Amino acid sequence: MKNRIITPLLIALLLPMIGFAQNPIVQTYFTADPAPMVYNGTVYVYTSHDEDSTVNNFFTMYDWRCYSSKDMVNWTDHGAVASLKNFTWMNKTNGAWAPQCIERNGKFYLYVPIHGEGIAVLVSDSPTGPFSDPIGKRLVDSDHIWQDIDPTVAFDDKGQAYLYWGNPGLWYVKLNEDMVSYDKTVGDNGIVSIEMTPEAFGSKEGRDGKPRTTYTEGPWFYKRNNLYYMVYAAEGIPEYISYSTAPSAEGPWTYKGQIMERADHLAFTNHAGIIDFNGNSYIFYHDQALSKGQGFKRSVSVEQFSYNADGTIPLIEPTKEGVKKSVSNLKPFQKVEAETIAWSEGVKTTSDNRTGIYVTNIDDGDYIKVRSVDFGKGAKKFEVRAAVMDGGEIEIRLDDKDGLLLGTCEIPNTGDINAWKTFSAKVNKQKGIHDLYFVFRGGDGELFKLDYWKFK
Ligand code: FUB
Repeated sequence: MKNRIITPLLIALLLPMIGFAQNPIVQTYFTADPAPMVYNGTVYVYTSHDEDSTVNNFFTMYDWRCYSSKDMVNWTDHGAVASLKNFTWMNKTNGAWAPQCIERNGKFYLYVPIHGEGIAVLVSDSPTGPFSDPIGKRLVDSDHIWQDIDPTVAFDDKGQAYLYWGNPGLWYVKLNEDMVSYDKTVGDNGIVSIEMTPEAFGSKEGRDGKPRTTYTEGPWFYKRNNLYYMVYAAEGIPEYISYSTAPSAEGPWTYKGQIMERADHLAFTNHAGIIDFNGNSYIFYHDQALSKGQGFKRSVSVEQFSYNADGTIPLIEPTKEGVKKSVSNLKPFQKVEAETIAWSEGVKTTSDNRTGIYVTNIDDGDYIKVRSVDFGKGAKKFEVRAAVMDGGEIEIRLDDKDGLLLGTCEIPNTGDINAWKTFSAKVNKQKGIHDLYFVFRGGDGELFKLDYWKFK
C-alpha cells in the first residue's frame, strides 16, 4: 500500500529533473521538412512524409501530412492532407517534397514541390483540407524545374505575397492576390533570381576548391518586426541551418551565420521552419533519431528559443527533450481525439471516411502519453470510443507509464471489428495537472482501434 502511494509521488517530484524525450513530435510516421503555420490560436505543421519502406535507397515520399497543437506538446494527427494524386497533369508517383501552407482571406494555399516536376499549388477552405488543384498545371513556369524545390511563402508589409524556393539557387515570384498566379512583369517572365554572394549567404570552399555560398536548399522566409529572414539548409552533406536577413522582402540579403549545427542524431539533410506562438519562438527541423540513423526516414522535432534583443537568432541546440513547457493545459472533460499524442510507442494512425483519423496497431504493452492534462477537481469516469479486434484493456495512469493507476477500462471483444462503441470505466479522483498515460494490455493479437476519449 505504502509503495503504491510513494512511487507515483516520487516520480512526480523527480520528473522535472529526469528530462524525457519529447522529440521527435510524431512517432507514428516518419515526417520531414516541417512547415509550421499559426492560425486561429492553433499551430498547424505541414510535413513531407518518408515512407516506412525506402525504395531504391532514395527519398520515398508520396504525400503531405498535417499535425496541429494548441499547447506545443500534444499533437493531433490530421493524416495525409494532400498527395501526388492531387495533380492529374503529371504522372510522378514519388517526389512529394517540402511543403508550406499559408492562409489568405479564409483560404489555405499549400505550395508543394514535386521533385522533377517543379512547384505546384493546392487550395482548401480548411487548414486540414481537403485540398484541390486550382490551376491544373505547375505554378512556377521555369526552365530549371529540377532545381525548383522547397517553396516558402510570406507577406510583406503591404500584403504582397512572395514565394521563394530553390536548390542550389534561390528564386522568387510575386504572387498575385489570387495566390495561384504571379506577376509576370518582373524578373525573367516573373521569376527573380537572387544573386548568391558570400555577403548574402556566407561562403565555403566547393569540391573544386572554388568558393561557394553556404546556401543549399530548404529556405524558410518570414518577416518579424522590421526584418525579413531567410533561414536555410547550408553546405552539406550533412547540412546545418544558417540564416540571412534583409530590410525588404526582395533583399538585399546579409549573411548572419549558423543557427543549428550538425549533430549525431540529425540527418544528412535538415530543413527548418520558424514561428512565434503565444509569445514564444519555436524552430521546427528534422532528425533521424526515430529511425536510428536512416537519412531517408526522418522525423520532425521542435525547440523553443529566444531571439537576441537585436533580432538575431542564437545558436539553437537540437535536443531530445524538445519543448519543456506547454503553453496551455489540455481539457480532458471534452472529447479528445485519440490521435492527440505527446509521445507514443508501438501505435499507428490511419483513417477511413466514416471515422476520420483513428489510432490503430495497438498491441499489448504499447502506450500513448498526453501531456499537461488539467483534471481540475478530479474525474470520476473515463469514456472511450473503440472498435474491438481481439479486445483487451486500457490502464489509465498518471505521470509515468508505471505511474498511479486511475482505473482500468475493459474493452471486451464484441465480435464485430467494424462496430465503434463507447466503453467506460470508473476512475479514482485525482486533482490538478498531470501527464496522462494510456497503457494497452491484452493478448498476442491487435487489441482495438481508438477514435476519441473523455473524462467525466
Ligand atoms: O525531403 C526531401 C528534400 O530533402 C527536401 O526538399 C529538402 O529540403 C531536404 O530536406
